[in-house]
Amino acid sequence: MSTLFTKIINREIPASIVYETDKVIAFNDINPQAPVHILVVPKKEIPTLNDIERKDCEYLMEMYDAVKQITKDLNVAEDGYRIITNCNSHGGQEVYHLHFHILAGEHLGPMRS
Ligand code: IU
Repeated sequence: MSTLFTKIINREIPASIVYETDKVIAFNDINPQAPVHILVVPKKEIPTLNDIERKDCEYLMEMYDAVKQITKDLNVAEDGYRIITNCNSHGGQEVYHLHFHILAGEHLGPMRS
């Protein structure tokens, strides 16, 4: 089933888009949890990490290409950043369209505090 991320891809709802190719889009999270908080989303409706198939490898590679390019452009690659993918309810997933969160711009500390 389509999510709001497909509406962003199709320009049906607005988003602050920072990067786009034919396979991937990235935009600022509307509720940022760090000075830099960007979502990297494949343009294929893959609901969760559990649903990734071998044939999706081009989408996955392009998602990592996006992470590399965006963090380089924002000058946070060298200091570092965190990539998170939440999966299903215990993982805290809210939008069922696969995505990476890029968190950066400050020292993020331990994963659990
Ligand atoms: P999650 O991993 O599915 O929990 O993350 C969903 C994220 O999508 C969450 O951080 C929201 O703030 C973000 N988001 C957004 O940036 N724009 C939207 O239109 C919607 C959610 I809906």
